[in-house]
Amino acid sequence: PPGPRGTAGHKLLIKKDDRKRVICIEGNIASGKTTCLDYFAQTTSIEVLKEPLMKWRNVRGHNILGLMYQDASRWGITLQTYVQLTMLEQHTRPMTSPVRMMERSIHSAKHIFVENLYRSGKMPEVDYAVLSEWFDWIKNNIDVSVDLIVYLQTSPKVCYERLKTRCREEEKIIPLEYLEAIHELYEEWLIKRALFEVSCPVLVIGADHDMQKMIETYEEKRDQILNPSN
Ligand code: DCP
Repeated sequence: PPGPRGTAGHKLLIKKDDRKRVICIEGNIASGKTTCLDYFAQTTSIEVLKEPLMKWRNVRGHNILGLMYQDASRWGITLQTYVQLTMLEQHTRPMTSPVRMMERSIHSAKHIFVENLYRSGKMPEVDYAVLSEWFDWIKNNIDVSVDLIVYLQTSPKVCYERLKTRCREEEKIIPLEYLEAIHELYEEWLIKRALFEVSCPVLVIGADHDMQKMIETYEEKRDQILNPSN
C-alpha cells in the first residue's frame, strides 16, 4: 500500500547513489569556507561546489544580493526564493566524483538566513510560510540529504573584521549585530540542537585562527572530513 506523503513509496526521488557522500561546509559570513573549499579542491580529487554567489549578484541583470542588503524587508524574500532554487540545483546536479564538498546548503539557507529574516521582522509570516512549504516539499520529494556537516565555528567579531578587510561591495553595510544573529542561529541549529532537526553528523572546527593555522587544521582533520566512517 502507498505510504504517507513524503515517504519512500511516493518520492519522485531524484536520489543520489548511496555510496556517494556529500559534505557541507557551514559557517557565518566570512568564517573561511572558501579557504576550506580551496584547500580540498587543490589537494584532493573530490568534487568541490562553491556557493552560486555570482548568480545571486546577476539574475538577468539584477543584483538581488545587493538589493537585499539595501532593503531586506522588500528584497529578502526575492533573494531567498532564488537562493533556494540555486541551492536545489547544486544538490541535484549529477556528482562527478564519489565525494562532493559543498559550500553551505539548502538547509542553512532555510534554517539560518530565511529564519533570520523572519525572526528579525523583515519577512512577513505569509512569505515565511510559502518558502517553508516549498522547502518541505523539496525535502520530502527530492534527495537533498547531506552526510556530514563541517561547522566552521567563529566569533562574530572575527568575521566582522574579516568582512571589513575583504570589502565586498554589497557587504559594506553589514553591521556586527547581523553577524551575531547569524552566529546565534548556527549555534541553535548545530550545537544546541534547539530548533531544527540535524540528520547527519556534525564536525565542529574552531575557525577564528589565521589562514595558515586553518590549513594545518584541515590537514590534521583531513581523514575525519573525507572518511567520516573511519
Ligand atoms: N547569503 C544570504 N543568504 C543565503 C546565503 C548567503 O544572504 N541564504 C549572503 C551572505 C553573504 C553572501 O551571501 O553576504 C555570501 O555568503 P557566504 O558567507 O556563504 O560566503 P563567503 O564568501 O562570505 O564565505 P567565506 O568568507 O566563509 O568563504
